Amino acid sequence: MNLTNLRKDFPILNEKVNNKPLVYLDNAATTQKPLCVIEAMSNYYLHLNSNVHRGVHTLSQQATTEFEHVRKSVQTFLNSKEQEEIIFTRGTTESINLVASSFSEAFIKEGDEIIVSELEHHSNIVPWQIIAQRKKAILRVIPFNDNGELDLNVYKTLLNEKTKIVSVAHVSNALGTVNPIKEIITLAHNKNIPVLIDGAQGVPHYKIDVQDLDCDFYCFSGHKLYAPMGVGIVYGKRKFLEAMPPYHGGGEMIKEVRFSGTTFNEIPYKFEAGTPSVADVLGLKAAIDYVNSIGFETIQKHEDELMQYTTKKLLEVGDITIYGNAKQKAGSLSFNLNGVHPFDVGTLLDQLGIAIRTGHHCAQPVMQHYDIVGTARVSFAIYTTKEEIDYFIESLKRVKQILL
Ligand code: C6P
Repeated sequence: MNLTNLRKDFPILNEKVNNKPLVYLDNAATTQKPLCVIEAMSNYYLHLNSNVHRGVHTLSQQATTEFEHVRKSVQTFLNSKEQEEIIFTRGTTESINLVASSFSEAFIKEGDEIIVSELEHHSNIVPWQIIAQRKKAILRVIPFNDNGELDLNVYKTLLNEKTKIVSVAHVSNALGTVNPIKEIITLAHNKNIPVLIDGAQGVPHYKIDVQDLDCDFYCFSGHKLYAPMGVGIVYGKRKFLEAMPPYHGGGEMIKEVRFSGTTFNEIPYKFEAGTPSVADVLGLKAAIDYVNSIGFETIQKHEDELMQYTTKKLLEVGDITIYGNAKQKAGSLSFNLNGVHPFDVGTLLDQLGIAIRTGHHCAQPVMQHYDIVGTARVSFAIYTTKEEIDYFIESLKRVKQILL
């Protein structure tokens, strides 16, 4: 992979921040967008803008065709059996809320159990807590060890005839842990329990094959995959989506509306009430094409090297604690300079042009596990270079001199 050429696809990487060249290491929060994605969106507004579905005029039909092409493209990207199993949302958060709300209406009753894990993002905890409260169901939690790996022995003991769904992250945003999702899914399926995978941090780094994984739901956000903000995906198996009631009511999701009663559209439209974010959806297709043109083997190799390189260099700085030492990690590396608040580290690095994320990363239970207020987190993308990591490490040494 020629990084110099590839970086030219991302104009924002030439920006200066605080009079220093931008070093963007906050990719787990959102990735930068290549020109082809920006152009796909502006092309829509320049030449194609009109509302999709039910339009007889040419622009609307063209926009609808392009929009539905993206569904096909996501189907191929995830290797789902049918394109009707692909639902457009605004992002992972909305995707998980959609499943939690709708699945629970169909399948969860008082006394039932829902399993999540201790390392989830709040988006994969709070929707289930709300459902548990609403349905008088019980939330069970798979713990993780100090390396940041889920305890599968405890998980096995949690699975029982009352368990109605398991919902876990593919990759932890706070620790970088890659969970053994295939094993987690198989163990649940042995007891006929469906599994939702929060793929927000999985999709940018791994080729996803939902048929091979056999997961029942897979959710992700476009904006962590070089696509625009405002578009996300729920993949769901047809048998569940058909049995689940609509999430939002409104236009598009209906067959007929009468005051005596309304009938609902087929999947996926049953779950897509209202005008979708068409430009963002078209941007998602451009991002998928872009990522495919690089290839996941190349992406993974590059990011694995960065993870190992950064981990080694960070430890050499001294007075550093790394949180999460799982055997398999991807994307994110969390650490603290011992005795220093992560905000101070982040603020000083920002003065040197380096963007990292600090805080609890919307994963407060992870912070509670380690009894810390938060971490500093660097996260990688396809355009991250070793030179950027070297600059980050040198800058961190300066920060250490100032603060310790
Ligand atoms: N994590 C991070 O900096 P949304 O905001 O809907 O696109 O994604 C929510 C979400 C769900 N699950 C996981 C594992 C995630 O990492 C995220 C988003 C960002 O880590 C923002 S807090």
